[in-house]
Amino acid sequence: MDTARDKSGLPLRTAALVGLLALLAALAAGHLVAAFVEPTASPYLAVGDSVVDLSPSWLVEFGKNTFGTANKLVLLLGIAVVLALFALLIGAVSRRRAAPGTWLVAALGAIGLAAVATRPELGQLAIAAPVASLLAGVAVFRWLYRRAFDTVEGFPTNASRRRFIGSSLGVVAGAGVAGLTGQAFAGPDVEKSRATVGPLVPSRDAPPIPKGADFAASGTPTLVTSNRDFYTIHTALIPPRVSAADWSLRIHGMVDRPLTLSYDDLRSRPLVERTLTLSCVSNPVGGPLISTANFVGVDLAGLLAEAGVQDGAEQLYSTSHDGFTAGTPVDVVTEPDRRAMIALGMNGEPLPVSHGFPARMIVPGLYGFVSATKWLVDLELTTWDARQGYWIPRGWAREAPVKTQSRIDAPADGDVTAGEVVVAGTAWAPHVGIDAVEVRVDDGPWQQAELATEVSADTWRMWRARVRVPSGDHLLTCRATDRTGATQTRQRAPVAPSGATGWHSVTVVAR
Ligand SMILES: Nc1nc2c(c(=O)[nH]1)N[C@H]1C(S)=C(S)[C@@H](COP(=O)(O)O)O[C@H]1N2
Ligand SMILES: [Mo]
Repeated sequence: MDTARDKSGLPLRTAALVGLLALLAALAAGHLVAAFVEPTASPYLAVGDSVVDLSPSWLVEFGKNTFGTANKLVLLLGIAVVLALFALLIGAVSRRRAAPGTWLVAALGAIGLAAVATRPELGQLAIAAPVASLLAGVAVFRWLYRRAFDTVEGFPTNASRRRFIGSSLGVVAGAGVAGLTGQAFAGPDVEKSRATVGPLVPSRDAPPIPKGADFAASGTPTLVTSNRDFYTIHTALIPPRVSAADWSLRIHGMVDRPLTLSYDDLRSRPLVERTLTLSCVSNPVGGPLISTANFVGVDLAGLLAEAGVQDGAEQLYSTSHDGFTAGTPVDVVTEPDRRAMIALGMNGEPLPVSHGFPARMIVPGLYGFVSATKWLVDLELTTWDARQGYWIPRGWAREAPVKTQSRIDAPADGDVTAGEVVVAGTAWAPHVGIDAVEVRVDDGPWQQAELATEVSADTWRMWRARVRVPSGDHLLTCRATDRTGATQTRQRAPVAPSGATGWHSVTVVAR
């Protein structure tokens, strides 16, 4: 009799494998059930979302700066690594008995449960997903553990080994089918919804982009950014899927006539088309988090006038389908010439899902985190004391106009040919306008750049200049002056709490 093996119980790797497969089954079961109640209630995603929300802002910033837009993938992979380590721990404590591992699996289930239960955007039904995870995890763990133990207990036979291997493969296959089924049914088919809303025709097109509005040939971006190149920022790990047919927008709070509007209600209003630049407060000096598009939608000031904003309303508090919120000053959105809008379309198509389909807010001149709510479902007129937008308790500013900035797009850091060099870039002071850009080599005199034709004060402005660069290492620097006459400060400020300041430079090696 193989008593030695009996005493030491399961080999660590077998016990860990049982733990890993139980976790896999738990995640798949949760994912499947979530698909039918609330897709983002999938415990894996809910835990990920909660990690994002609970992380200190320095950590979130570090993630964004280090991994850029891949930060979400890194987070989900990070959670996977933690789960794998947990499986190892489950294995280590369960070599003789199933009970300790069962408790650990249940404890992980409880974490999923807590994450889903505390997510503000999830309804009560959502709890069904982590409950399914917990039950599936515990059940699979105990069942597979029994099978595994059969292979070392008493007279281990080839038959018991085969049965354990077969059961393990069965769990993998079952989890795969459940996970994929969940994925297939997770929410409405939004691409189909986008494809069937039909053209969004403005009553008046945006004025055509004038000739010479960019210096793309010299290395600046094009004036209008393609949807594919438009920067993307959101806290949700996967963009919520909201179909136009199921969507509605509620306008309420301090208004005389609360409104609830369907997608068709909105799109059958007179639509405006506006070329607007949107930028992110997290954009470092010289960074890429700024883009421009032709947005089609409804004038927000007009819509609010219809609802009748009451005296004392200070904040337009917007809520996304995914629970993100932003507070925008009422006096800014209601300015007649602010051109704030609820956008339905972007560059000739319905909003892409990652940019907020079916509808989002855009307020020229304000950073996105206080104004550009995507997957918009609710607008409440309220006071500053009553509500706080998502980023405010996380240490970001409540009032956040975009700071005047400029960026060198060409040349990039690195080699240039000594002599005359064309320096080209972008400047922006949305809703204010750019009046001048200057460039200098090292600490030399500032030289006026040529400005591209302005589309409007609400869009970025391209510029270029010819400067002499002698051989050797040199620093090229730019600075912009906006229409109030203010020139960008050299003083460096970090992105938090209200946007970076400082001059952008590139280092060139002229040969
Ligand atoms: N629902 C939702 N809307 C959101 C955000 C978000 O995290 N969730 N981020 C805001 C921020 S910080 C910015 S800069 C803009 C970015 O919009 P874009 O992804 O279309 O460029 O969306 C805003 N709207
Ligand atoms: Mo942002």
